[in-house]
Amino acid sequence: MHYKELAPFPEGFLWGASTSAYQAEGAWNEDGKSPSIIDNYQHPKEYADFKVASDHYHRYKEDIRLFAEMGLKAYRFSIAWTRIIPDGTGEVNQAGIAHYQDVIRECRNYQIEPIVTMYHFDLPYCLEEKGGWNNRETIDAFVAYARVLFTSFGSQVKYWLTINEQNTMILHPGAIGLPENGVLPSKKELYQQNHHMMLAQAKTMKLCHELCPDSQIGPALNLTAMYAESCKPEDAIAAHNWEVLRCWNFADVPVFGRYHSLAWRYLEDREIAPEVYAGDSDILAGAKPDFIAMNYYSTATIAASQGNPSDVSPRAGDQQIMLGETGVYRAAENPFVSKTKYGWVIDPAGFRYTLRKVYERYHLPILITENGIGAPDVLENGAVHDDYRIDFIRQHLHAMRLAITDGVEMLGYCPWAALDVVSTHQGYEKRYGFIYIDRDEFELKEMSRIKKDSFFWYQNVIKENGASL
Ligand code: BGP
Repeated sequence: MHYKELAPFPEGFLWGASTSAYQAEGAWNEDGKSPSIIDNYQHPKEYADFKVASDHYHRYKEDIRLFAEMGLKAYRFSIAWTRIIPDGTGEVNQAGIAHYQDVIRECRNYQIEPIVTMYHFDLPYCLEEKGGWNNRETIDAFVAYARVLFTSFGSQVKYWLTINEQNTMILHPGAIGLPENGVLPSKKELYQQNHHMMLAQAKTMKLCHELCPDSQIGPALNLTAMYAESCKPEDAIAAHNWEVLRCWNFADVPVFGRYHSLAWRYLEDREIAPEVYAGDSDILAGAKPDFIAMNYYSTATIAASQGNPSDVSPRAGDQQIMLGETGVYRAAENPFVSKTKYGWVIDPAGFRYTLRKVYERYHLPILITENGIGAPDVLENGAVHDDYRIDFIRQHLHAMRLAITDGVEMLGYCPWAALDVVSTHQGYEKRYGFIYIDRDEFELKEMSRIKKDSFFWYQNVIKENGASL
């Protein structure tokens, strides 16, 4: 739809940027922190591990000062459960509380709104040894951890995110990491884990509303609209299959308090439906998020299943992500979009399309908690000319402005990433930040902070509240 005039970005729009604890902090075993599952995953030898990462744990003051200089109104980061309750349950580590209190205070000193993810892939390893999310007791452990966060930081944190990309953890566990024994959980186990996470999330949202009435809370999912490869009706049905199984089934449960009917039929038919206790439905129905947080990188294009194993194939440029499922859908190419060096589709119009779909489905304000382009940035004479990142973000912000004009209610935009961090599964040279960290894949160097061209560009966007986008 074309408009005579575009709507402006709303007053108070949260112009921000994101990181996560394990990718930014380092200090993996300091001040009482216990190992998380990420620390114990098999690590590909060709990539940096997460032990030092971007040393944000020690340099957060310098980093937040730079965020303030960039003009950020919000900083989305995650708290490491393993710093707060190293044994997973029980005793609280005061050094962990003090650290995040300082981080939050530092943000507030610069009028930067802290947006806190409670759990970003890094389950305490000691809980994993007891079955992790397969174990129903992990639900209570999570809620107890959430209670510590709400009582310690609740008065200072207005925006809480429960679980980052639960759909990625369930659908593509290998993209996050391989357990020591190299064996990923079965689909049956994964959907049981999913059910337990849904219950933990519902209880946590309810607790947040009880303990922190001035705060808001929501899930942070990776959401994307799907295109059918052709106008063949079977392609459209396959695209719908995957959109439901990948996106709506994960967002419907927190918002509507029930599973998506098509997704549930799929789970029953494949005999992978979770065991549901009496009372679970009431727990799911008893809580609702205040907003939807959403990570958006790419769209996908889908063709009808051919009903055989050739439906499954690795994503181009990324052998760790398998796409397609026999009898459900098949990944197809989209000739109308470009791709990043790592094979991720670049689709700003698809961003607008996805925002429209999410808003018309849930009618909740949307907070973008990730969006960005991974690239092997080059430091030349003290500068990083990342014009491709400026282009990427400009196009996505323009698409978002169109979505706002379409009537979509947007809370803010926190692209990935505030500074360079270790990629989840592709090392340090795949960079996303506005701030370059001078380290290599294996050589740590001084780790000095260098403002990229995109830093200055984003600073200006924020200053003019997106007026020229
Ligand atoms: C999301 C994760 C982030 C981040 C991002 C980029 O799925 O929530 O933690 O890693 O993807 O992905 P990658 O680092 O694999 O390029």
